[in-house]
Amino acid sequence: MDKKTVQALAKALDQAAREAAPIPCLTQNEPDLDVRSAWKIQEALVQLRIKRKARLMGYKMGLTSRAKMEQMGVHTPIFGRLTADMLIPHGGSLDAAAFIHPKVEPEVAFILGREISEPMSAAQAMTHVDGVCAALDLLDSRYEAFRFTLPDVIADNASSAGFAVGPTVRPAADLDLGCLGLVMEINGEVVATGSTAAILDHPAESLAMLTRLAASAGFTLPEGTVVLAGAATAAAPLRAGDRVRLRADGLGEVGFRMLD
Ligand code: OOG
Ligand code: MG
Repeated sequence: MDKKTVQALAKALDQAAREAAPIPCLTQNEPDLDVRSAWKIQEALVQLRIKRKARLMGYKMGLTSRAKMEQMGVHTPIFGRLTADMLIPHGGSLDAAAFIHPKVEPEVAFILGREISEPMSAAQAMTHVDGVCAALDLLDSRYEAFRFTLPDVIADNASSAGFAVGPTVRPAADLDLGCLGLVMEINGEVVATGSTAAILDHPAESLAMLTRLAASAGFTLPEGTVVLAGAATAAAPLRAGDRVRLRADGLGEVGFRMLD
């Protein structure tokens, strides 16, 4: 795919996000769109935001649990890029009208204490982690009906719209990271329960996978990078006025609200 087309498709996704107006899947008009070009579109899309002064602060892994793969019908783990303007303060609120069809997912996040510049095993990668916290991933596909193929969702920055991290940051050594219970509530009602074991058997495997994807894409993960490991359960839809809260074993809680 030539650079001009990559740029045009990135702009279409950027505009859909800014106007909260969905577009047809890119593959509908570009049936030959492959994964390689889709990664280029994701980069160009995030670059547009960086030009508007957004700061890259991390990555989110996606489609790392069976529940998510089955919910979306896409079975390959991917990553998206997180910028500082996407960070939702714990206890904060968002304008529901800024989103098309938002959903929320229960996750955990890693904060890197040291740069990672090569592919690593889960155990190796964990020696570069400073702390772990509870996290919520706010999704909003820019595609009509929240349906897409693998190249579509890669190009759309893995449906990223926002993320919240809990105020409790604990060293991984203090936790049974491979088996933390997660309980997500909307308006006080439990909408999803799961375990971090659902994330590639252990969320550290998700971080290890990101180190491999980063190395093959040619970027490093600097100190301070935030990495969301991917949802342990299917995502839940969010409506105007909803309050979401995640409780995670040993990590306290994190939450935010969608304003009417
Ligand atoms: C793609 C993003 C998936 C996760 O945690 O699995 C994701 C989507 O489902 O829209 O963030
Ligand atoms: Mg997610």
